[in-house]
Amino acid sequence: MSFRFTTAGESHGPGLVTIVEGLPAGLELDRETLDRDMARRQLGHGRGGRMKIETDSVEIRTGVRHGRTLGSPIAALVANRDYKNWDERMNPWPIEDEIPEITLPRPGHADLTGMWKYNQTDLRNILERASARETAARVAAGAIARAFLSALGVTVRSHVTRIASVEAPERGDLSPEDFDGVDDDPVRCLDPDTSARMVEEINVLRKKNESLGGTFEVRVFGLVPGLGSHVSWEERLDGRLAQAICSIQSIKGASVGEAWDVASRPGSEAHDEIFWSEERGWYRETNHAGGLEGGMTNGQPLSVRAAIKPISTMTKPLRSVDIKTKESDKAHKERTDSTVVPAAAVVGEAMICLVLAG
Ligand code: EPS
Repeated sequence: MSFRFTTAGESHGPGLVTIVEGLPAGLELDRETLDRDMARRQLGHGRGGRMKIETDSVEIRTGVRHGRTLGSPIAALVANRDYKNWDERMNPWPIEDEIPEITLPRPGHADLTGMWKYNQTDLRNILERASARETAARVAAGAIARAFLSALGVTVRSHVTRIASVEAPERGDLSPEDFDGVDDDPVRCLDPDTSARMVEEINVLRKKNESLGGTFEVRVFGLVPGLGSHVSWEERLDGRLAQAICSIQSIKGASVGEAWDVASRPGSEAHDEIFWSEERGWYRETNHAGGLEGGMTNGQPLSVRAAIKPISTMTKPLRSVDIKTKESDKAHKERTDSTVVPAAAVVGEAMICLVLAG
């Protein structure tokens, strides 16, 4: 069985589920390590009230015995603690009370197009699954995939490189140890001065009822050369990574290495020259390519970057149109986060683990 995973679950339903298939038998899994990733996804200055309700943990239901995988499908559950407050509104079965429908689609969300495509009159039937709550299940699956990669000596780390107008200085030279304190930083940024300015930016814009986007980078250390292939479009690892990253809610762009920068440089400054010595074997002195050439890992650290748009649920909603009355009004307003860039970086790690495990 080749590696695959899927998720199921709604934001305010009873819980989220993931099934991970295709890992070898005998792989050691540790409950605390899985839950550490779940907690890391909940961190970050700028999250909303929901994170005070949830303490996410992975409940393994199948495929693991006494801390080791069986080679059978692994099913894991992440409960939605908030469901107790939504029992009526999100009950799987008919209820007696009438629940008011949500009819004001939010610009930037799946609401409007989802309503057309799935022929719905209540936008909750779209937004519940479109919600980034689903990323909790991805991180659960990713933590299982990460255990497999760790056993092979592969380390996957991330850091936030921009929040709104505040950008972190470029770091070419990172090693896995450089990321050691990153989860203790309020925005998961490696540069303390930039971090303080990012926190300030969130505070200022949050007061103005704005939401904030940003960018992050995921780096992977310890990959052997030759993962992926140049022979077919669907085997090129850069394409697979970009698909996985762009599938994360609110992410609008993914790039490998110094992609957007390299586009404006002459070739002599864009590529990583090849060297060989007795002590080091094959090596490069730069890594503009982000560890991928010809759709294959080249033995250098992998670097994947992503851009995430500001959250589309606004505390001061944008203009919209009521889907029932066709009258202009403000978009639907729900409890929301101001920014999720630090958490999105953890989700990015998970998606990359899931691609690399495959
Ligand atoms: C989300 C809206 C907020 C976020 C949620 C994603 O949820 P709520 O509407 O319940 O306050 O907190 O993210 C999570 C619950 C999570 O675990 O990440 C959205 O609309 O995407």
